[in-house]
Amino acid sequence: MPKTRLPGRRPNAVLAAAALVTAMLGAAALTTVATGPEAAASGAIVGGEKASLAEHPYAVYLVDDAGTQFCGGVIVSSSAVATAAHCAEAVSTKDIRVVVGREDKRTNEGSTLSVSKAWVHPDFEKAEEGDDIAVLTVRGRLPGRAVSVARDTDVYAAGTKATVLGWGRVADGGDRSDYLRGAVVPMVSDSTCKQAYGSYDPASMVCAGYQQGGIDACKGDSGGPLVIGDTLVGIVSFGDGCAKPGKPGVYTRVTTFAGTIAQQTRGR
Ligand code: 4AZ
Repeated sequence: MPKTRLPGRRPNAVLAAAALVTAMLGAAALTTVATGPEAAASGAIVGGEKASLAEHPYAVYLVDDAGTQFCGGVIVSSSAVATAAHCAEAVSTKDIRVVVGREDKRTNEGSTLSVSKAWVHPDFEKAEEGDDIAVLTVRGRLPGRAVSVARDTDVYAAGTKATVLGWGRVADGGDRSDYLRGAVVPMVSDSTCKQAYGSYDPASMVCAGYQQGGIDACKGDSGGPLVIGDTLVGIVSFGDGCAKPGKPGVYTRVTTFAGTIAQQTRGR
């Protein structure tokens, strides 16, 4: 029997209810409680559900020279994609392809574009130290639609619900998804995130996730978007594993880099 996951909405109430039922009836009762869409055993990102490019036309993924998806990205202009610096540095620029308009990796939908320039934040060393942002300029024009980039830091109020999107792993150490998935995760305060990660730098990073874990970005989702509505607020950067209790996902804080992103997309 695959492990079921609890629904993402009102997790505290759901967890409390689930705990009560479990205490009264035994663990088997959990399977009858978790019936929302996120309860699917294959849920993810980790603990998410299938998402659509019709709804999120700015979401793209990156493949290497073998055609293997290794990261996500987000369209920020007609010919530029933002991603994580650690993604841009993982594969030689000449071998990176941006796949746009393809919700399911198993199809040939959309198009695949090569990269003429990879700008990586000059201070980037590793994700855990921040500045995990890059802008790829593609050859040709991107179908799809650019996301709007957040400039107002009010969006980071703890508890605000955001959506993370990607084609990455559906469980910690598990397989990558064949199709786009999304999950709703609440923004986490800087003080809470600092407790989870000693290297947390609120100037460069922002966290999102559930204290009890279960729903999160995972390996392969890096570089992909965290949005509130249609506004980009984060880029998947790192975490201690995926969906672990007390270990929210860490994202590049987009408001800090909005000016830089605009500069890198000027005329592109
Ligand atoms: C990764 O290795 C990775 N749970 C990305 C996101 C998270 C963890 C790991 C967040 O690319």
